Amino acid sequence: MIRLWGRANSINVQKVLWCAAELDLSVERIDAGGPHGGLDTPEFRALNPNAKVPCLDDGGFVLWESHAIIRYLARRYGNGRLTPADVEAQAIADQWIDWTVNEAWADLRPIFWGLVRTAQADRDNTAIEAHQRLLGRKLAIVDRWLADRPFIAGETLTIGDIPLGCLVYRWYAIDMPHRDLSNLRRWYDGLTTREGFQRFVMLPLS
Ligand SMILES: N[C@@H](CCC(=O)N[C@@H](CS)C(=O)NCC(=O)O)C(=O)O
Repeated sequence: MIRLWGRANSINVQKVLWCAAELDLSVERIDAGGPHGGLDTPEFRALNPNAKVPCLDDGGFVLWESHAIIRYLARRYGNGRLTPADVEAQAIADQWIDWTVNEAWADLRPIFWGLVRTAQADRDNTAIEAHQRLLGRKLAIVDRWLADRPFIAGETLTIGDIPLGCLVYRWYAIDMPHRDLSNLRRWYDGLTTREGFQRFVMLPLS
């Protein structure tokens, strides 16, 4: 049995749940983190000493870090789905996973916290606007990349699309100006037709 600790509104938990849905895996999710608490207990710290979600237990094999988890699920259960066979395409999928976390999330995180989780009176609008500009420029890089391919690593959905898809959902869902990026939009619109994306990622922001 696959068990996953994590609250449904966490972007990192959503990546894992969407990945599992693409692989037709059944996952028992246990609410943890945020208002549910439960992370700072000896039992949970024995699973994940970082006291963070998501945390996976697959028949006794415990794993944390959302991107390690999606790579593991795809390799173990994918049978060719979500991980490209070609080593270069795999590297491209990995490249965009790392880019999403290290580059794009560095700008979306302060925008998300500022506009979704901070009261209007307490917002640092100058910083938020600076990150909006930076993120717009970074997403224009993805837009150019997607001009030549339907998905991030080629012809089919791979794990390379998953963290970025979750991030781009939030970008569009936040009420703010968005650059007109037609290739990104075409790719994103395709994601919104997928059942796992609708069910686990396209949730109200909170
Ligand atoms: N790099 C980690 C980040 C994990 C993380 O920061 N998780 C957040 C939720 S997105 C968390 O556990 N926050 C504490 C809480 O929810 O109470 C990953 O990708 O899994």
